[in-house]
Amino acid sequence: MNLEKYLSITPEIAEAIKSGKPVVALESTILSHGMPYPENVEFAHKVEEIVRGEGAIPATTAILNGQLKVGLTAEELELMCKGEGVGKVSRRDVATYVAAGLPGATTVATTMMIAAMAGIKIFATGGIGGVHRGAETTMDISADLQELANTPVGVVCAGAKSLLDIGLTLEYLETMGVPVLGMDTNDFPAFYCRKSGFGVDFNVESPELCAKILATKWDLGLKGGAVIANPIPVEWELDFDEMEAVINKALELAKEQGIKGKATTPFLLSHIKEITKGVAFASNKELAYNNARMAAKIAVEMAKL
Ligand code: PSU
Ligand code: MN
Repeated sequence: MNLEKYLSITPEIAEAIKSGKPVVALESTILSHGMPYPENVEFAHKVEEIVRGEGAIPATTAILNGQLKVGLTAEELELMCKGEGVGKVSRRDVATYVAAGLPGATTVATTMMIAAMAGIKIFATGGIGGVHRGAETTMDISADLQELANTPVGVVCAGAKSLLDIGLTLEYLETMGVPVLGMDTNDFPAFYCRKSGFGVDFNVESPELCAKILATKWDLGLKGGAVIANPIPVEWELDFDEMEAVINKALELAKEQGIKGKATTPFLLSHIKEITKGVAFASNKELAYNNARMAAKIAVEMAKL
């Protein structure tokens, strides 16, 4: 292995990791493939500020110039937000993008992978990928789930969008031994909605207990990460049935147009955005801010252990 050749961590983040200070990883697919430019630039900066406001250091990841980047400059964030020619990089694409020197946005799977390489234990995102509806014939299961099974990073998210089969996603996580922890909730959230109709494995109630569970998992030598499900704040929650109709419409369009593979999730996200004319986008940003805040609190607790 020759990781040093490819892993590029900013001095601030490198120092924080070395001295055991709280650090929170952030992904870039949410920027390049999940949100419109230039609104995503403001989002990218604000989410980092929120992490700092809680006393942790933000580490947005990306693949640029043949390097796995941990921490981006304002120019690099701008490039990811513009998204021109920026690919969506999951685990299978990593070596290709690095070797070819192509710009790549990191998914949940890739961000977890790079975070673990750097020694970062907590990561905040919007929603995780999962088992797609109809996966029994398409076999479309996000690589995010395998990464959660294997890579030791706690992922703070607002659950998963119901464009996925949430029940099957939770079954898969159970089989793979991934804890699904509710952050002060018994319900597994469905991104825009605080409830999905499914439960979590355990309601952790506090960032402190969450940090303790993660530390214990890794002390015990158990591999893999955890899903830390943090529901959208009540004031930003959207109506479940209305969102269900929107998602069904987007799924229909994808079917009509024969969308497959890695294009599926970005296609669905962009159509949800179009159909809801920005209402969902405001909620999307707020839930991500809420996750960044919670991830930073958990990272601060982890640093005390
Ligand atoms: N779900 C969302 N928003 C997102 C994504 C998923 O609600 O931005 C992104 C994340 O980066 C996630 C990726 O890791 O899509 C999953 O893609 P796929 O389903 O192709 O694995
Ligand atoms: Mn997929």
